[in-house]
Amino acid sequence: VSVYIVVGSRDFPPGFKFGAATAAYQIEGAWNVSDKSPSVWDKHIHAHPERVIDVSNGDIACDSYNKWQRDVEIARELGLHFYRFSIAWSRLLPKGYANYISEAGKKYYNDLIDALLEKGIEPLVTLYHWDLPQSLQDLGGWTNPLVSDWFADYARVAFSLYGDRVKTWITLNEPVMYCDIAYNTAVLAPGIYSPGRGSFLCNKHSIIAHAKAWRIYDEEFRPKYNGKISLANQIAWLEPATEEDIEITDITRQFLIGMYSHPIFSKEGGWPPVIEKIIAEKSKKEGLNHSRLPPFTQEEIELVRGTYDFFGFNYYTSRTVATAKEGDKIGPWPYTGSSDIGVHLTVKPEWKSAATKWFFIYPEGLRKQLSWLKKVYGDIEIFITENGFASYDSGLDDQDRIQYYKDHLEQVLLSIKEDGVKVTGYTAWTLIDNFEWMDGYKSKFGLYQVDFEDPERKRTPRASAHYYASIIKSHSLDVDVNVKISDEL
Ligand code: PNW
Repeated sequence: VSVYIVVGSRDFPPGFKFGAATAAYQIEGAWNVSDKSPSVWDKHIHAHPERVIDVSNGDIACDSYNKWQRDVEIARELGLHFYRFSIAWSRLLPKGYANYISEAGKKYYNDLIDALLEKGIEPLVTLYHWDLPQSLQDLGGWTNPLVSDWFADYARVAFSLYGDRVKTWITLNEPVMYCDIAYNTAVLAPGIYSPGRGSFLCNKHSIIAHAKAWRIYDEEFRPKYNGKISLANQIAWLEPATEEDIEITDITRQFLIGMYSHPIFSKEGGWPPVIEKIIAEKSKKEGLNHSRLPPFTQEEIELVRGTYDFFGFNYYTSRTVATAKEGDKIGPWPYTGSSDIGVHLTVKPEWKSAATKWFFIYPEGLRKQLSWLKKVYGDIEIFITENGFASYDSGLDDQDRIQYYKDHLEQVLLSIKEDGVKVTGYTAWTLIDNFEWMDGYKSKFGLYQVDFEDPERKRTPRASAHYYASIIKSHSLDVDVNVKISDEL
């Protein structure tokens, strides 16, 4: 008699890693302690407090600069394999340049990394999560081509200081946000409106900066430390609104995804040809002698092509795509469409909205996007560097967040098992409630609640923290969704 036991259909592959993420400006506070200099976010929000929904800022945030030991404890309580956090450039290098390293900044990240490793948690470090030193912004920031060298120098400092212990690096987080969205709306720092100009310069120089940092790691550090490095791209799944919109959807994908991926991940490198052509033609019609999209030289194309060890993918939401018609209502922020490609982005009525104005829930979009990445860039390793749920409810019994994680992790499993996509890790956004950019402290993403009225910034696990911890522990989705809330994990 043979007994067949069906096990493991909802198991994650052995070696699959689970973690959670944060970013420096959103949690650290201590914006001006010791020799730290202001970043573009310090400056932007101090100058325009009214632009943040609850007129708040990141001056104190979760006070993780002082309370980081509790954060490490939380990562341990959750059983995380890794904790993804970012280094504040202006904390480590207050002058922006590599010839002056802050002792306090250096120590802060050193202690954090050591404490994580002591608890068996891998540090996964983002070098740039939107907080450029303001002094570099004063020289044009990401629109100045020299920024790629400033960034590369900064990256080398971080690799030298921490590379012996940090084995996974993210150069840039979501350049689409701080380039395309920032310069097309002026809402995000640095608050400059320069659509189709600043956005493209920022895009190009970010790609080059990433590539230079990757090559420095590859040549100077990989031989002794043997780690991995890539960037994290945020991608909203884009679905054609009707059969007629398939072509415009492909163009839009090249505009919102390809502009940050094609130069690095495609075989031929460089800008997506379709976008290069569109912008060149438009620029000509506008009476310009040069395309508004700065070209890559052949040398730059070669510098950038192939500078990845995996694809870092942040996923939250989806959009539908249609050719823009006169009278279209503007779609939800931030993908309001670009006049450069004449497209209208909106959502399906059945995609439920979450707290913040841009958030519409479509778990299948995650699986579809993973397949698209495999189809377009090949059978590469994909690491989900962010995924998580926004609520306005700050309570502990967050069943809606549990549902979000369950539905999205199900899609990850399907992608791995049915579609054969090489997804090797998953990162929950976010460890603890924090400063959610223009949404201030109003929308909550945390597995742990933070009491922002409390000077101690007390952190308390939500139901979703218990749920996520049980998934990690069992390495499977076969866990009870009916979790009890308690103060302790
Ligand atoms: C990301 N969208 O931003 C950032 O990496 C985090 O810093 C941020 O807190 C988190 O996701 C939640 O917002 C996003 O419009 C901003 O689709 C906007 C979108 C997605 C992610």
